[in-house]
Amino acid sequence: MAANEAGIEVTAPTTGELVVTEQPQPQPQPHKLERKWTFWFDNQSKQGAAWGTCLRKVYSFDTVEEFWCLYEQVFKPSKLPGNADFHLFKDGIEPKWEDPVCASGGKWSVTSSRKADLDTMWLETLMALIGEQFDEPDDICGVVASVRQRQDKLALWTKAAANEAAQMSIGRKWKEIIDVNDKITYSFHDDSKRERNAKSRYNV
Ligand code: MGP
Repeated sequence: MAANEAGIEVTAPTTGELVVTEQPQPQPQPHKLERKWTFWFDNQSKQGAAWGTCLRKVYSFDTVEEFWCLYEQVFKPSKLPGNADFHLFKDGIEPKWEDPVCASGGKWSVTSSRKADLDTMWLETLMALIGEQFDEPDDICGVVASVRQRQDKLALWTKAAANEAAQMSIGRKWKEIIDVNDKITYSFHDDSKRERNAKSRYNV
């Protein structure tokens, strides 16, 4: 008995008769990620609407193939209208200060004056997150790309703002990933809740 490349099995029983059966082809298995992630979208252009009114969970995924499909079709910041945000967060964590996992956290921020740079930094960050490239994966919440009239920006949200060593390590690694040489700053959500332009706590 032998199967050829097309999966056709040829059997030659003792009767001399040839029996040809078609075998099902094995389907390629999707590449599973370490964990599940969720894309979110927020459109903040509605005049007078409270923050988060339009924040929506869009799609959760846990394979490399789904990620590329979603990224190519939808989640490129250069496709965003003004005053809108894309988020990629660990599944189960909402991209809000109010989420219990984010509540004691903060964010590293970087600005970008060119759409192409924002797309590139966003993609590099997404791949680093889903590929679990940070040394403190448990401290990561997710990343936000924001398109604004003045300047676009990216923010990497983490859990334990008070853990300076962890934040500095994440900040250094993120700068390498997005290939940024300028200083980037870390602010605590608790400070941002109190005042809009709160002073940053760490920089790297
Ligand atoms: P921001 O978007 O984090 O600051 O918050 P930024 O980047 O200075 O401003 P932007 O206009 O360029 O987006 C701006 C404001 O949105 C805050 O001062 C809050 O009033 C509100 N806000 C932002 N976030 C992330 C939250 C949140 O998680 N929860 C709540 N309740 N309000 C938020």
